[in-house]
Amino acid sequence: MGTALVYHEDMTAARLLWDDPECEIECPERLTIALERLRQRGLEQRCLRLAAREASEEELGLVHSPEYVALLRGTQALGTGELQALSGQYDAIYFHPSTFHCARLAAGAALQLVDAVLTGAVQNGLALVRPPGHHSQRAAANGFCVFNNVAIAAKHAKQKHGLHRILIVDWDIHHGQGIQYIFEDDPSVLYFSWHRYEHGRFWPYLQESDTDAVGQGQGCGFTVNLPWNQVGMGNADYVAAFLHVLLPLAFEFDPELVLVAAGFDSAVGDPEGQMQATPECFAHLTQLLQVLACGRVCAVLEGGYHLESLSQSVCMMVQALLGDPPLPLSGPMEPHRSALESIQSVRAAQAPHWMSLQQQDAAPVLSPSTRSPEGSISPLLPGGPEFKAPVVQTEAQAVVALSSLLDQLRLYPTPPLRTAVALTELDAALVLPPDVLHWERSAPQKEMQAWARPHEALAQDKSFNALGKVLYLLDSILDGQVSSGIAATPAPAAAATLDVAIQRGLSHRAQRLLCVAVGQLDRPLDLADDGRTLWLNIRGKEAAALSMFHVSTPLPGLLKGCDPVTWRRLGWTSQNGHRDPAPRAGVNRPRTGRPRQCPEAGPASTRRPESPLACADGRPCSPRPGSKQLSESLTPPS
Ligand code: X5A
Ligand code: ZN
Repeated sequence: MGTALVYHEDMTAARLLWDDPECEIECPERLTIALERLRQRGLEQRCLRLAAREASEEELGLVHSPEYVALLRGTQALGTGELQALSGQYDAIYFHPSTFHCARLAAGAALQLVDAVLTGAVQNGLALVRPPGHHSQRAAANGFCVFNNVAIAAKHAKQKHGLHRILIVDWDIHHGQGIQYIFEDDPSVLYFSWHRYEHGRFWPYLQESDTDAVGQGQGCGFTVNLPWNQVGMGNADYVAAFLHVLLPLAFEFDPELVLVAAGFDSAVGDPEGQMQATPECFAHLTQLLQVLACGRVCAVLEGGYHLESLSQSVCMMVQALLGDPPLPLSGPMEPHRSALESIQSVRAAQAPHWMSLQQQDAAPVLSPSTRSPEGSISPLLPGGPEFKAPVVQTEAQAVVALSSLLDQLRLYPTPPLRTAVALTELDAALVLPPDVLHWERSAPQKEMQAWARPHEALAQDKSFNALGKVLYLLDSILDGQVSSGIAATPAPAAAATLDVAIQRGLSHRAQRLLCVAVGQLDRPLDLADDGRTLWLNIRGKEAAALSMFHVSTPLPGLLKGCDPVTWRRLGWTSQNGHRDPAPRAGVNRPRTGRPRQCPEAGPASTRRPESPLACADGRPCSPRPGSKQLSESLTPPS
């Protein structure tokens, strides 16, 4: 199953016919240059090329009023003066005699993409379109947008394909208020948007772009707004937003289809966004979305006005859709303080509606709004330049709130020490960077003796001393003093040392441990199969007994003919370049799967019927596979 690229040259026909500095950035070259880059990199050739068709007026009617569609139909016959006058009735809009045709192609391209994915012709795809769609409303053009391409596609997926849960990810740097309005009270469409907001001082200047707009009635909790209150947000901020806001909700929602309102004005260099995210970031974001909905991702171009940045970002996204591994992210990987505030604000606003946000956000009471920098209180992070407000919290409370936030985000505090090394004897052959600390200290003798007693291999002095250092290092990591460490131990004692380290880790602070063993190393016998440890042995023996917590695999690359089951078990890319659907995360802890209803929404009425769709491997997409199915998928080849 491949990747579709939907396009039609006619969409380059519409252009601005008069002087308008606000609108001139939405130009035909946006499409031609992006397409040219795709060709130059051989990416277009790897896609299934589909020529866009026009959406029918009936299809436009899924979202727009008949009067509005008729008005647009009429623009084809207007002269420049009349077009300009009509354009003036809307905010940030220009019409051209070819606008109606282009806009119908743009909506039609989105429909064609959804049809290709939902009929199984392709796994995913991108529609390269103009004009964009996410600002357009039932009876209004807005922000360069004429018909709401993504909203029409979502309605179509519900109506024509019988879908019940669709996720729309709007990573354009403007708030897609059009999409928000259309699905405001609809619990079958989860709409996520991040956008440049600057406390309401950025276009389109709407209060309903803030975190406290969460949807209405039955749709309460299905609108998720993440406003950026400063420019300059970058890779770390975007990834943090996905990890801490979008993905938890998306997993709980369990969509059958992901639509991306793919605006690249959120990328570095764009004059509208003024953000810093590099093109590779969009490959990573795309890859993260591919774990949802069995990888059914339909992206539809929205904004993006820096021609080079736009083109690079489009290439990165298409590469990720094709299954190529993304390039590493560059630049600082620490989110901005303002981004963390926004993330915390939306988490607080959404917590009443989503189980996955509930336990963790219990502690501080936070203002769910970031609307007014002067008038309101930010109990979360006092002292920032934008918070001169009366501070009602004591400093101590604020510190507690802050550290709790940072704990939740697991991004801070960075342990004072980055890396420590525990060696048995200072090996002269080991050349370590000067800032790496050699850990000389040892865990208390008494404790060590108790731990070592059951293990013959630890009776030797050398091994016993090594164990002391290993345990001390482990404790320092678990206490947050050290970020990471390397310990050496004599080979015969390796298994026993690891065994003790695992037991001590689990009995101390660690809830769950991932043990990656490279080479032939036996899994400790007393390791319980209770889900607290996942034993991954690269180039190790097969598990003696069936267990989903024991994965053993040959070294990738060494075994060309590695069996497909092993590849799939690890969620790795198979040789043909397609990603197999990875096992879904979190199956070990039952999830509720539904956001809680708003009080005013009455009894839970959102159904969860069987999905009409199946994954590539024949599993039904929904309800989500239980642990039984996961363990089946982990069964070694017979
Ligand atoms: C689709 C899109 C932006 C409109 C900006 C108006 N529209 N200032 O990016
Ligand atoms: Zn935009």
